[in-house]
Amino acid sequence: MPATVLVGTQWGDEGKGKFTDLVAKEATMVVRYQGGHNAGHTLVVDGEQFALQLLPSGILYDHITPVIGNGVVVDPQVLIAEMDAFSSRGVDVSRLRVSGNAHLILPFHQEIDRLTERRLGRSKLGTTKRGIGPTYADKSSRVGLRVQDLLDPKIFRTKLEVLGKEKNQVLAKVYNQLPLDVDEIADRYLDEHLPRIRDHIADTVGLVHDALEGGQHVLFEGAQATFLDLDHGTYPFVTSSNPVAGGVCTGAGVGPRYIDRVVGVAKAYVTRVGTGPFPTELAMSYDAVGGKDREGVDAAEVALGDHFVDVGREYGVNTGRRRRPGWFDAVMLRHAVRLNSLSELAITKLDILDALDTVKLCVAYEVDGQRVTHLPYHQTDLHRAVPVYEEMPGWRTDLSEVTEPSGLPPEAVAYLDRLEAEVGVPVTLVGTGPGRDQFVHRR
Ligand code: 2SA
Ligand code: GDP
Ligand code: MG
Repeated sequence: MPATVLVGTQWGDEGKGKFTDLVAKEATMVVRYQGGHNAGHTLVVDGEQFALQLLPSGILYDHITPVIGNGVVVDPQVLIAEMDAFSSRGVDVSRLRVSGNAHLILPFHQEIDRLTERRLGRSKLGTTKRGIGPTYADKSSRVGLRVQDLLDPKIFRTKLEVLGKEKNQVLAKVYNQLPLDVDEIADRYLDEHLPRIRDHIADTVGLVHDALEGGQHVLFEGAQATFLDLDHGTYPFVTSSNPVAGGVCTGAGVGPRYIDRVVGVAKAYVTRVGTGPFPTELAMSYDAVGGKDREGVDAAEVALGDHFVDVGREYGVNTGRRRRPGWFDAVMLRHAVRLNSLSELAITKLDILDALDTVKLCVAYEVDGQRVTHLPYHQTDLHRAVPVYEEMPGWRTDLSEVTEPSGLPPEAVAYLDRLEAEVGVPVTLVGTGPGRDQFVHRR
């Protein structure tokens, strides 16, 4: 039986939640393997919207065991609030399992994330300020606290005291801030949070392997995306985990031989939230973090940038930040195919191009007058890269009701065929609206 990975291929918010939900129908387990509540996945079920942060997207199905793997960083307060919010909407969250090896986000981490961004000023990364980076940093430094530490209060308090001392010194000396109360934090985590999550803590590696060895279909759900990957993304404008498909191996404890299907999710255009290079970025009439200066920019480009944001509703699920828009970039996608060994591609939000007279596809970059078709190895070149576009006729047809390949207008088919040829993997699924049933199974 297959193990499938579903991974974002751009800078996040491709619509992974929707297609995870779709693939989850055939699975019995959905596993998050990295990230934390910096993720925001939106599902629209029968017109009702669900926004997920830490909970795996499979949570809405009764037949799924949702798992938070060891590679995830967990803020228990957020987890409990999310579980309560879903319970109050009639979703059964009792099956949720959380790895004892997952690292805990502590109040220090969030505070340091926020203060670091403030200190960096104009050079800030544009993080979600959830404490993700500082928690992974402590994990790597081997001073972090894990979910399983909660089960041994003595150890938890001892470790927290050591870490707290160091963090309070950083807060005082680097940021001129008052210390956080370590005892109060320990009491909160042990007395308030632990009783709420104790029954969910599990040996998730064992659970995943029992499922795989039992012939069940396990789906590994990526958060953020390929170009936000700590190793392969546009460093330092990245998150602190490994969203690429290989991250499943360490983040869930599964060897590569189990994974036989890797679905990449890409939007029919691109968005990015936060700072960092973005070759196909379009100007907007809004001021976005790291956005292009709109002075002297063609009005048609600004109108297009605004179109993607307004019609595509491109705002952060958690932070509400406006996302930066741009044309589809096949150069990036070709690299994402390699990094993740993608077997197929799901294209979302094709409907957002419905009203356009022409649609564009970036097929190469020009760097210092040279045409390049692979992602430049040196990031300075990525900053300077000028996109080479192919322009194609738009379809000017409402796709929101289209659910069969035969219902796609010829211009939309031509666009998808061209995209597929550029990227080199089949486009199997196409999103035509936010709803659970608004998609076309193309191949
Ligand atoms: P962090 O907080 O340390 O992970 O931030 C580092 C970079 O990673 C980006 N990042 C994201 N980009 C897109 N979507 C994300 N999730 C939320 C969503 C974001 C939101 O689905 O909308 O609500 O704003 C996400 N999470 C992290 C981040 O922008 C930094 O560039
Ligand atoms: P994720 O982080 O990759 O799961 O994506 P987000 O949930 O952050 O952002 C994707 C947004 O696009 C959500 O609001 C989805 O409801 C919406 N969406 C997903 N697929 C489609 C689609 O095919 N068409 C339209 N119009 N919206 C979509
Ligand atoms: Mg998102």
